[in-house]
Amino acid sequence: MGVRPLYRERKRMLAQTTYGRWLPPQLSEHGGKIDQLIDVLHVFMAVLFIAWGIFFVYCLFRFRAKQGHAARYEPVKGLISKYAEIGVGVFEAFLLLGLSMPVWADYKNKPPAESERLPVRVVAEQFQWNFHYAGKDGKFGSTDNSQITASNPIGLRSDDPAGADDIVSVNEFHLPTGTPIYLRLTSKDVIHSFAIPTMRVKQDVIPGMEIPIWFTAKEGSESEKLREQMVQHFPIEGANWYKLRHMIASEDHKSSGGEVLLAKGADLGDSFVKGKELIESLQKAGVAELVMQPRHPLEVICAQLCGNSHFKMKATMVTHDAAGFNAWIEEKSKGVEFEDF
Ligand SMILES: [Cu+2]
Repeated sequence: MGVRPLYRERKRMLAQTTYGRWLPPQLSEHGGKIDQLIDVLHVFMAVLFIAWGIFFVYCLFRFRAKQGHAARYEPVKGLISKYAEIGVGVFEAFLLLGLSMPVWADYKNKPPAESERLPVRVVAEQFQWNFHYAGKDGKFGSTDNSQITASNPIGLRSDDPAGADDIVSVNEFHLPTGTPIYLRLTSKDVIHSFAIPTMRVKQDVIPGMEIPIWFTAKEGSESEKLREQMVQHFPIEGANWYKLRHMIASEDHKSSGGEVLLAKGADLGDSFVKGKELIESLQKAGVAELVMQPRHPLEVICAQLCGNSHFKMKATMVTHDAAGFNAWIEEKSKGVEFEDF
């Protein structure tokens, strides 16, 4: 059951194409409907809040304690308040039955067909995400917990030929755009929550269970393209390495003499001291602003407080076009090598 959009996605109120003060960019095929629901709810709540707030303040003044006034305790029989209550009730029922449930059912009841989807196993642990791809043969190798080592975090069995070309990627999630991604989530230790804010995906990950979740990244949301769309300008005056440490230069930054001080694609160095020196030398050379873009525009995060290093349980997410993804699979499928620690 589809939901007719209340207004076109292009005219959406709160979402945006870069990170900022509203919702993060929305890059999945199903996410537009979720955002629409969030928008409608927020507008509805704002209207209720303002209207009831005004009424409340009005009542405080209108019915304040005064000489010669006594309170009456019988309920008021006002038609306006009755209809307002009924109206709010009807609208809330509409939100639930007319918008939320169809959006959720549409998303949750129809897993993509097996022939179309890319299956990826996700094994969470404190504090990293392990992504298991079937490789070129399309078959997942079997796993065995007793074979887990530091270099084989999911315990892929070395004696299973199906696993010979499997890919295990730690904290790096590669996927093609335009293809339904079918994730099978599980955890080695505690409850985590697999969350991709830009894909409007969030699902608890529970040890002992395998929970499927699926989404499709929109075509055009390849990391390469996003990076170019997320270019930001920072005045060199007051530029801070710490805030810019996950960004790379979008263009060559040159001195007035034409010498390249910060090349396109380079970052500001791996420490505060190095970054500060570089920023100072750029400033001295007459560079007025830094033109930067994120190194990894997308990420997977853990949305469940899962232990003392929960904050760093992040994976970078790299979206490719179909050819780019196949090339990645090709390169990584060359064989998994295990070292024993
Ligand atoms: Cu976690």
